[in-house]
Amino acid sequence: MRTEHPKMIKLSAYRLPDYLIEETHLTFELHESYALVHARLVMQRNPSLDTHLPPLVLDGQKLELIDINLNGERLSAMEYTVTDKHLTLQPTTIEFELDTTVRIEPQNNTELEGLYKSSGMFCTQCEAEGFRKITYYLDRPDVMSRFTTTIFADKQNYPILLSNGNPIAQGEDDDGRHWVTWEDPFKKPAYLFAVVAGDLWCVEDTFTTMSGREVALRIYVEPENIDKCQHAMNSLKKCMRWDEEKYGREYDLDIFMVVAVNDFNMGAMENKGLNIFNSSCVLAKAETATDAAHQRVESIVAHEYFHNWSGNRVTCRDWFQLSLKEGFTVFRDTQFSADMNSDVVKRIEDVSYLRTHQFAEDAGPMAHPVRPAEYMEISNFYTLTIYEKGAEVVRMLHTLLGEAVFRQGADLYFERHDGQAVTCDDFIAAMETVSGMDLTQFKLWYSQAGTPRLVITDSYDAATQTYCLQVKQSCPDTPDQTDKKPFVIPLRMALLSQQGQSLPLQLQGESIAMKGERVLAVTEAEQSFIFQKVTEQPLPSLLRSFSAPVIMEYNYSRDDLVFLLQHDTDGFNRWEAGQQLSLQVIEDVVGQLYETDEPMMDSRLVEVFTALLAQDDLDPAMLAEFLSLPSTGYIIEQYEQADPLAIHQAREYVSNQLAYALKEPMRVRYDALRKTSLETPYVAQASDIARRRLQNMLLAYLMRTNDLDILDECVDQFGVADNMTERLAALACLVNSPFTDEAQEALKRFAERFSEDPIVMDQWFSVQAAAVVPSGLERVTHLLEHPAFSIKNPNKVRAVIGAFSMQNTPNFHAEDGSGYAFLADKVIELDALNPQIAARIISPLTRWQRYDLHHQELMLVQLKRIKNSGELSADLFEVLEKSLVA
Ligand code: B3K
Ligand code: ZN
Repeated sequence: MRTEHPKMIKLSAYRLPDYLIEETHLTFELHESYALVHARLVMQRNPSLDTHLPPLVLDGQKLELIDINLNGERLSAMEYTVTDKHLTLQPTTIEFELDTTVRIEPQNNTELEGLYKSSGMFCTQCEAEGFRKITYYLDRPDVMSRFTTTIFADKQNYPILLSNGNPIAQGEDDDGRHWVTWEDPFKKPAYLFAVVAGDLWCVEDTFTTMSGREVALRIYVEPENIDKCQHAMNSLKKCMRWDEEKYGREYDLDIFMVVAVNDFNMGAMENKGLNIFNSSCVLAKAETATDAAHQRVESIVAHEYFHNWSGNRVTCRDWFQLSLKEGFTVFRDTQFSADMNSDVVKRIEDVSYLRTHQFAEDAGPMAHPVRPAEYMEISNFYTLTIYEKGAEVVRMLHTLLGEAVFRQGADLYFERHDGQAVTCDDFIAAMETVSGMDLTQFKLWYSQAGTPRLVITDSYDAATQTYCLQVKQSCPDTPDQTDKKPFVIPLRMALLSQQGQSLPLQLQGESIAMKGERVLAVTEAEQSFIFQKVTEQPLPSLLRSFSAPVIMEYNYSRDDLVFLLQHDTDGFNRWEAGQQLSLQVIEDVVGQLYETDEPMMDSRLVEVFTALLAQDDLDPAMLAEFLSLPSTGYIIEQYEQADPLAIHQAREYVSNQLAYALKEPMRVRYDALRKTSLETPYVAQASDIARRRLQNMLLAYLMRTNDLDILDECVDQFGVADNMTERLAALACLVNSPFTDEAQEALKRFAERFSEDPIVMDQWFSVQAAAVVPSGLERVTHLLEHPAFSIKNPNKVRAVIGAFSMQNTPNFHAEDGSGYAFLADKVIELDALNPQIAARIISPLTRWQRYDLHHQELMLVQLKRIKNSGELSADLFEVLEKSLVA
């Protein structure tokens, strides 16, 4: 809690640190009602600066200073000052040693940053600025130090004591307490520090690196979860090998540890040698975790592991450079997931997510560049823009440079900057060196916020056989940024003949034609590309595989879209054509719903879906993607001022029409897939995942017809499935259906069976919170009373409050504003406990400008109410300040 407004921190104000910390020696004495942290810091004046000695200002928050010594001499109260944020003192020598002892209360730490307790164990979260809640320190990523850590704790309750690096000593005291000392040979910033103490079991394996070193792999969990670690362990071994093969990166310590904790603000954290995971992102087995959860575990294990190079060995100079490690690491983990599964499906999933959520962020009051110029609270900047758009920026570089040159650039970057804290410019500079390209204009992707628009028109001249693509780019104003300069936009494209074949591509001035597809570099505000020797009027396939994070407009007719959905040679663009067609059909219905209850739906959607279902050789993974309509969230983003209720109703209407019209072929297909599932033991591999996804999607359509026979089928799938993917999908169908008795019975059975497993119960909560049936708010309020719910647990908050406000369009956006008032109440309650979660969970309200005036007004009332509710955290203050300015 604060009394003054938090200040803006600016990138332009970056200065080198005045002092450096060569060595950090920590001792933790862990007790039930307090912990003592002793820190011995071997420090020096930064040798890159002059020799005068300015005051030393250490960061520290919520610490009680017990003792302080400089070069072995205790300091008197006159010799230092302590505020709620800093400890300041005057060094007298260029090199010196500072010893402090502080007292903290991990058991009362509900912010889940710093040292805290989760289900009885001690654990830490230091990124970005949590280390200052553990001890006084220069808590900034460009201060890198060698750490040794000794942990003392009761042996019975905390038999396992972990920190970064290797254990070098251990012992027992007479009073039932024991200790372990860990040493990390690599210099690191404090944000990568970690400590864990608890009663944990571990699954162990080994990995032999490409140079022949054996690494011990350990996944630590609470004893009841020991049977849910194998998938994470397999994923870990796969991604370690992949990083060697794809990027030449080898693991560097003798031990790699993962610890699962139940109370965690985000997915996981890449602490050096000791990754700490939200248990929902590491535990997975067939009976308790869905296919999506298995894939999430695989990708997050890989993401955190990949940080060992992109983040830990080469880290960020300051937090404005966050995307340097996050954008690059997300790019790496998407490449890995694409290699392990299906690249087209992975691309479709990532693009759907980006366009629904990151584009919304870019169009809203929190819009910021991939490298922000300023922030109040860095925790608010772990955003879709830093992560997902940052990954798209790296992906565009990969597209422009090509696989081989990009790899050389990555090698050079790691080699040049190993052990350093660097900037996004350093990353680009390595790519410039290897490619010989000038990437100055490309770097606008780091400094300009907002989603660029590409408007493409074309013309064909049969007489001269020339085809011209005219491309115009623009980027809307965003908070504090107007008059954007043109970006470098890689436009992957092909020209299709009337038979769907790719035509040769020969630009004017070129002597030979390229086959297949090519990447055009759009660099001007307006630019034309003239193709010669084009023998027939082509249909362009544009922005293939979504080669840039832009909104593209090209005026396809609906028949063109039908053609592309069936014939485009780029899998992503086939899907995209189907999405655009569905979107137009839904938008028609939105318009008609204001006039009539019985809108007319364009029959082409039914016709093309019928044809796709009849196509036996179509990959089930692709068919499932083709049959999914754009999400309500994505459709809302297509409107200047959206009416969320009409959009929801229209999407429901179109889904129902499709279900009735395609009932027969869907039923035949569903029965066949279900039969295979019954006969096949569960494996979380791409082909089986695709089968279950299609099966569940068909079931969801079929349940819309309210057929009792299908209801039986659904209840059966719920009851007999040997895996959570089929069981949960059936449960969701029941809960969203009018068959309330069956739904209640299924919910009851599910809760009885899984009451002891908090992660499974999260799914039980969120299926109900997201159910788009009447009385949603009542149901959600009731869920908050359930004994398994706790507002202190971020997973539960996301499962109930998050699912309701992000997924339950008709209830959250209720005309009377009750959904918004509910969210506001919870934001206020959460801010006092966990500001990071409060500042995140509020985000649906911050998007008020996207909605019609009635909804805007209702949202603003709640935003203002939160603002006036009393003292706010810096996190929430910043979000409100920006949301209410707009
Ligand atoms: N680097 C962490 C995120 C830390 C968030 C702190 N508020 C996880 C990740 O991106 O891998
Ligand atoms: Zn990351």
